[in-house]
Amino acid sequence: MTPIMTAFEASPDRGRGLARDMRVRWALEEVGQPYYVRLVSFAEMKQPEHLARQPFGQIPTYEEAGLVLFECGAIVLHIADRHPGLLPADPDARSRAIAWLICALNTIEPPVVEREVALMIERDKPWFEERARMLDERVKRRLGQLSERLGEGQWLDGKFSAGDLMMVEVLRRPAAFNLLEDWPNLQAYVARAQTRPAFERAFAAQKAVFEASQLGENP
Ligand code: GTB
Repeated sequence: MTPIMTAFEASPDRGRGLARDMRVRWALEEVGQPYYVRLVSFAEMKQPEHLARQPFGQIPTYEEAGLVLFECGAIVLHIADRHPGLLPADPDARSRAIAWLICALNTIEPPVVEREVALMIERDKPWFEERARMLDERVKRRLGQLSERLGEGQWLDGKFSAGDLMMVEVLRRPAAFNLLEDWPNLQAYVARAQTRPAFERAFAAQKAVFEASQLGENP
């Protein structure tokens, strides 16, 4: 059965590919698995039909035969587990790649998202400047540590893996706000990943959805 994933009918990122459906699209493109996309509006995401797939009314979700999954990390790991190409065959290397995927979601992404949310909704608070400085420091500390570990490496642990896919996806958000400038190796890492044909196909597909939404052309 061809898997079905969900994505925003009209992404608030306006086609910049920063929403988490990109992670699933990219993983599917890397392993060469064709897929369908069910586009959902914000209203549809909160309806029982979508809540049965994603209890929090969010995208992405993933359906394949009888399996229904949510959480982009679980979906990418599922795809990587069922197809060759995103996880090494060697068991120890496989575990390390999974560790990097979890690190991206658990160690790097939380301070990045917390900073972004604060910038969006706390600007008018009297304590904003002090909090923004603290959040900036937290993000920078993590990026500095990651940069140190990556060093001159092409990827985080040998060959490109699901760990790199997730880490690059997380870093694309600070990269979009020019926050990687202090770490040229992280900038190069993100740029290198974005030249992968699978990334380019995934990016073009989500961008086409946004452009069609502007013309009222999505089904
Ligand atoms: N933990 C879940 C996962 O990893 O799958 C989180 C999923 C999630 O945050 N989904 C977001 C969503 O559905 C879209 S990706 N939000 C709607 C809602 O909660 O009602 C987050 C996102 C949204 C928008 C931008 N952007 O505009 O740049 C970037 C990222």
